[in-house]
Amino acid sequence: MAQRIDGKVLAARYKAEAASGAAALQKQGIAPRLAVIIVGENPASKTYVAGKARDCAECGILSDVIELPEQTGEQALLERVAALNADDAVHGVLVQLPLPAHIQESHVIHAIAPEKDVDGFTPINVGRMVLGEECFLPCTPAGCLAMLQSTGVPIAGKDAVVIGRSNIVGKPMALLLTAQNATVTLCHSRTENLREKCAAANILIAAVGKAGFVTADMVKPGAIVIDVGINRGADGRLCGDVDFAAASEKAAFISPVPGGVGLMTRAMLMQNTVKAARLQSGLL
Ligand code: L34
Repeated sequence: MAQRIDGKVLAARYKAEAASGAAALQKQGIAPRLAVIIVGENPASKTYVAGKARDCAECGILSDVIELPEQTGEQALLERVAALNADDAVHGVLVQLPLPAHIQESHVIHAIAPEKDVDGFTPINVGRMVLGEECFLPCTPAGCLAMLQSTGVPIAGKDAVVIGRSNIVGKPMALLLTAQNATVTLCHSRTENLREKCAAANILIAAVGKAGFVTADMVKPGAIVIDVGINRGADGRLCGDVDFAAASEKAAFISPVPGGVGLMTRAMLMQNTVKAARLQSGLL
């Protein structure tokens, strides 16, 4: 029976660290502050953004949630981002994705000042990460890595399989695991023999976006399984990409949904925001 990697407990630890960093900054007269822009009425996005604001309050980080209507134009959104870039009181700028179809996400992401890019999504940050330079790590992959490290199992030398090649999760996850000296296979919708590849993995990261995609036969006995999926059933219930009950019979460690990666994503955002405030105050 697998040991559950408790995202709630682990996130609390990372948030406590962010909170003490924020308190240290406040002593020096700096109030760490995050601005989150959300466009439109996507209920899932609203839930995630509310969670981020709650975490900020918990950590002693100021937060502004800027809610813009669905029909907001790309130009107007770019202007809001530029204003936040120019505001010295704001240390982190985050535009919640997805954006409405009439706005090109890359245009908006590219407009965020790299030193305020607490998501780690801008080309400058991504480039720095690829090169192994100091940067803001994207929150979801950084959270997954922290979960892996929490098991105490060494990552170096292990075979890791990442399913999903998105810019937000799969691609950066593969880079982070490579930097930890894992041997990484980055799988996707066109991968041949996916089941066999997964079943050979010591570390399996599922970022597909399909409930029940990872079945027990795809899990190597003793593997570590991290479930990045956040799928909503017709009943509105949240579940991941992994058949949790069946995979738990084979894995050594497994992360749940809810209560897993989502909470770690938010905790890493708190850490990045404190780091941004430190950097902008010339303290790092
Ligand atoms: N710009 N857009 C930007 N940055 C991000 O880092 C995100 N992401 C993803 C979607 N768009 C983004 C998030 O914030 C996914 N995501 C996210 C954040 C938090 C949670 C899930 C996804 C989360 O809090 N999950 C809780 C339950 C939430 C619920 O009840 O619906 C959990 O326990 O998994």
